[in-house]
Amino acid sequence: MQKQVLAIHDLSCVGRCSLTVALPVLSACGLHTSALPTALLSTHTGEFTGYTCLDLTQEMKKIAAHFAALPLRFDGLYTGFLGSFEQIRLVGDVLEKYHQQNTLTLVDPVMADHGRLYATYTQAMAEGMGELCRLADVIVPNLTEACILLHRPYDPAPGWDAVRDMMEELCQRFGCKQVIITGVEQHGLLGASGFCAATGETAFAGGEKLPGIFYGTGDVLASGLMGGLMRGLTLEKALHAAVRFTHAAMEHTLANGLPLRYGVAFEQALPLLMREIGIS
Ligand code: PXL
Repeated sequence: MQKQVLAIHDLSCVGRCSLTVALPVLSACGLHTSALPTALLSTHTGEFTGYTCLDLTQEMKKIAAHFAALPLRFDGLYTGFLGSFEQIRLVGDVLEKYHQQNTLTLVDPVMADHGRLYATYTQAMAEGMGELCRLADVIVPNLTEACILLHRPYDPAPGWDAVRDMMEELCQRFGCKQVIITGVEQHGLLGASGFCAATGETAFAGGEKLPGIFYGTGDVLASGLMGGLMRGLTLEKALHAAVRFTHAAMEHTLANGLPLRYGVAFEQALPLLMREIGIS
């Protein structure tokens, strides 16, 4: 039977990230994907100024109430950027309500990058993100978010032992089965590291560093990872597939010559992701 996923992210109208990435990527992975939008923005909040941002917390309560009246079940739950502090409790309730024995819950604690919280986030929301991580099987913080979750000072270039230590502590502190940290550099390659609490195994996948600041790559990577895990890939295989997919999307973006703030050309890398996860 076709697996079903609920994606809980904002809708940024312009600048590929969050729902405009998660929905097409999960669909390409063959998953029936539903959305619960957390906020409506004219653009993402990185590098654009003058953007609009409507927090959808009140509407989400009504949407969740209607969902509860329908015979819905989800095999995967995937959360990202949130619109308000109050919303975190609501999203936690949705995760708890739809979690079944075999449900995969992936929480991407989207809140910061390059050592700084995003413009719409507060310290209280950052603490709340930790509570949401406690409900996850898999969490996918970037380096900044990992440091915030662990109350550690931001280190932009930790060595492998420090990365491993962070992953282990994240699993212990939040009770997750697996953790991926994105934006990790090893042997001159930029990518992501993974840790499995049950086996203690670690993994790293990376690609050549490309010039520029790319927006939305965390969402591209996490969505590809969710797709691979939902298709039954091991953490290591899903991690490699997601990193290759993200790197290819960045290469297409540079080849297209579009300004980087519009997000990466993941559309052109979807066939690669589908091959990597064994669809075509
Ligand atoms: O890609 C993460 C993200 C999601 N949603 C919004 C953002 C960002 C990062 O800046 O601004 C609105």
